[in-house]
Amino acid sequence: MLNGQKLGIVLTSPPFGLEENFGLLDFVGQYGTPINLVYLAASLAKANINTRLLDLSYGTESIEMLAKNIVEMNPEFVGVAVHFTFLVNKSLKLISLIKKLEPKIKIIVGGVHFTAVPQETMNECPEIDIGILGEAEEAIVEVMRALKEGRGPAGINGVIFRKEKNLITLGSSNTITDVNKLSFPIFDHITLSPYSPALYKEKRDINLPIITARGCPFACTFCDRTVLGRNVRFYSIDYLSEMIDMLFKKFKVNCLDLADENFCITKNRFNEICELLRDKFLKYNITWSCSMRADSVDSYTGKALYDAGCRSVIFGIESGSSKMLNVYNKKLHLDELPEKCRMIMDGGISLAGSFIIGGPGEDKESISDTIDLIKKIDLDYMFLWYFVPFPGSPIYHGIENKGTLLGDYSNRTGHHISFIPSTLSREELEDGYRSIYRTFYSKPSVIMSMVRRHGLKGISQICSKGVKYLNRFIFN
Ligand code: B12
Ligand code: SF4
Repeated sequence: MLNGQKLGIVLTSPPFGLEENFGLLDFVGQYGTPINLVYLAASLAKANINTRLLDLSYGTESIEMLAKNIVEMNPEFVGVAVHFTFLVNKSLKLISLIKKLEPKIKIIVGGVHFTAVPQETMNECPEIDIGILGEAEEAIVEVMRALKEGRGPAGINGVIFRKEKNLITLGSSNTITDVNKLSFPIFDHITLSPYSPALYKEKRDINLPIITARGCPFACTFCDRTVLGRNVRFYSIDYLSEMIDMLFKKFKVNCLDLADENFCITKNRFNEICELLRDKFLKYNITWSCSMRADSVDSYTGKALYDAGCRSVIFGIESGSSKMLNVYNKKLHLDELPEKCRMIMDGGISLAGSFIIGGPGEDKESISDTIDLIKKIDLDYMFLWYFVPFPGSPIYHGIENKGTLLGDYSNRTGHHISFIPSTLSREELEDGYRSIYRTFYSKPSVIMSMVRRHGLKGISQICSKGVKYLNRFIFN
């Protein structure tokens, strides 16, 4: 019950330990603010639906206990995110437990993983009443209204449900064409403190994610585009200005995580956002971080970003091998990369590079190309992900013919091996992973940058937390 009324819906996502996601890197891992759920909560609140967002990801309670707590809140509906592939088994277990405790509760699901494989998920979990495909802000309100009024979901786009023993899908996956008509995300329901910024980002008191656009026009083969798609939809500058103003006044936010998949999609747009953040919000001491493609950088980018309050940038570089960049359809000119990195770092911004190892066709030579690149370019931080075959990514189809898939969905994190390409043995893949990390984090320029940013005390704290990593990954 909430405010004395029966609760309409609880939106939730299952708990996980940091080691389940980050493996041996759990000492630098952190929980992420549930962007998916804060947008859904906003749209439900706008429709006057009594909503509670219960993000359980960082909780330490058992799934059984949480199911019990949710049922005790007495909601009519529970919306469970079947979003991140590595958490799917847990989401489905939570659903079964809730339904067992209170069969009358209607279960609605949605999210990236669900949208990629809806039939498979519905078949695996008969307790799901209805699934929503794609961006669900509008559909979830329609679904709740229809079911409350005892109507079926007829006429609602992008839903999947059961009729007798069959699965019925209506229309196509949902896309919000005009994102400006959406309400601002609601952060009020969540305790902000468990979500701390990643190590490579500036540490400030109140850190919140925002997105300035949905969609990315590129088509990298490892990247799941099932929900947000390739058609870019920009929030207007007025919308963003009002939203950041609200976040500042309500939460005293002083650090924004621009969580766009690819921040600099056009130069005009880049300039408009930098101007907004510089002219309106720098005086509130708001700094921010973003991810962008290296090829969108020019000699003015670093300064423009810094002057607007940006303090960290991440480039998706993926590999130092042109062969692997082709496999990933990552249109990146490796010869320009050293200069692009300098253009950002010369502006005073901390730069992280994200790499993937172990995609189809990866071999000793391509790993050695990545090591050579890492020696050549300047970065402050580097992350390396084991290649993950996500069900919604283009590379997924036929992946079983290009190597060996390991385990079930729970190891599709990027920090555990879930695929071994037929061109490498497991030992070679693990050796390559260790060598790339070792090469990067033993570079004198990187050690100096870490000392500058974290101080010797900070570094010794990070290292002491990461003893098992150092032992098993670096020295082993
Ligand atoms: C911002 C972002 C983050 C942020 C915020 C996380 C969050 N909760 O969304 C951070 C940095 C924390 C993050 C972390 C991770 N991320 Co991330 N992230 C993104 C990114 C770039 C943009 C998301 C975004 O803008 N969302 C905007 C909202 C509006 O869209 P949405 O999140 O999809 O939610 C809509 C629908 O999916 C649906 N929906 C979602 N949940 C639910 C629940 C219900 C009940 C219903 C009905 C509908 C519904 O409705 C929502 C509203 O429209 C996406 C890229 C992408 N293409 O999606 C990757 C993406 C979602 N992330 C991905 C991954 C793998 C991760 C990590 C697991 C990586 C890792 N190993 O650490 C972590 C784990 C997160 C965690 N819980 O700690 C993958 C997921 C692929 C998969 N199948 O698992 C994506 C798709 C990127 C990719 N590689 O392809 N991520
Ligand atoms: S990896 Fe980045 S650039 Fe490539 S499609 Fe995904 S979001 Fe776009």
